[in-house]
Amino acid sequence: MEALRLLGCKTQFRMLVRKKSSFLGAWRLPGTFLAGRLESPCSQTSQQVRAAAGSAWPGSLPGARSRFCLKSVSSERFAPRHFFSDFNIPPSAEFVARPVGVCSLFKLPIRTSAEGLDAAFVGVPLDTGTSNRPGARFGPRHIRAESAMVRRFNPSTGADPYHSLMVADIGDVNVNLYDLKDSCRQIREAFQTIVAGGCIPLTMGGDHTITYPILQAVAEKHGPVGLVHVDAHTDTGDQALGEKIYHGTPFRRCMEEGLLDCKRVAQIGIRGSSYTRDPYKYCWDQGFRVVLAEDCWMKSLVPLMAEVRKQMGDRPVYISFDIDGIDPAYAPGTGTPEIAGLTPAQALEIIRGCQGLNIVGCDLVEVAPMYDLSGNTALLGANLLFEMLCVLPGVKTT
Ligand SMILES: [Mn+2]
Repeated sequence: MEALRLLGCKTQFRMLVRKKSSFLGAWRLPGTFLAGRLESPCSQTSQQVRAAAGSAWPGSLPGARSRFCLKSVSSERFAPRHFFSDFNIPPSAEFVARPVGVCSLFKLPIRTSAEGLDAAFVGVPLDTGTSNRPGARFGPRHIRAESAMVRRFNPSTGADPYHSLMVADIGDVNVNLYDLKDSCRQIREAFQTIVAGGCIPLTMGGDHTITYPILQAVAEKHGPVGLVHVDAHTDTGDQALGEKIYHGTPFRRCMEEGLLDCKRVAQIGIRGSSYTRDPYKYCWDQGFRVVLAEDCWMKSLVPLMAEVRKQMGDRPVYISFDIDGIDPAYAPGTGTPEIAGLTPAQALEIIRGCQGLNIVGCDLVEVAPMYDLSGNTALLGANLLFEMLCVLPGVKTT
């Protein structure tokens, strides 16, 4: 009843936990279901109130009830050891309906910068580098929408990412849909800012062009990186239609600029027809490990990943995952599909096999949602991003 008095309105409580001067709960206001932490305004400065409102869960209405602020998404957690976490914890669908809230990845809080974050999800809605079907500009939005199904813990690996790292969705990089090179500049500058403070970017593409400017920023911070690259294509073409920058060339451009530690590059799931007899020669000449799809068929990739971990060592590694590495039966929503690809289970083996590596960034690219009306490609993309989050350095496993 004390809480009802504090709220000062007709309120139905689903749950209420009291500790010191804070109340943790989920409650209903007219027309809007909110979840968060209530704090007495007298214990906060106006600056703290503003800061708390800025970190409010995207489904809430920061400042809508001015006597109290809604802080973080930390709510309705029953397990006592999770109470009053200062981390950003996505709400549980046990208390907040999945379709409720402004759409963000995994229903995380939306932030406007990477400041103070250990890892940040960021969208790059660019598809003007595609050679066949466009549509990956809509990848980030659909991945966010489907990500409402992804929960907090990873019982398969024991990973507990949200109580280990401060994570948020920092929205999308603005791009110039009428000038690909200018888009690359915008992406590079945005990622320079993201990585400057040590935040690890987890990027939703966008077509694979975006990995080139991202790696420019990442390598500027960390030096040449090792690369775990899952894809149907090597993306090491030199040019097409006279253009050096599109989604078939990012890793050749990266090589030319010394952004990759070429002995620590593994390309997995490569397949498809070719315009030349020896399509992998460039990669082999650079010292890349090229793992063809047919060498993965009907196999566990756990032994392969043990070798890849040895190849990567303890120096910085970037994971670039093109959804077309997966077979189009599972991931038809992409622009340049190739038959006979990897399975989702193999994708999990690859990403989980990266646990323990010094990962400094990840991306999941080429989801073009309109070619998959089921939404399964975007759902798969969202789950792969969660798996990437789960293997970042510093994530505790239980
Ligand atoms: Mn690609």
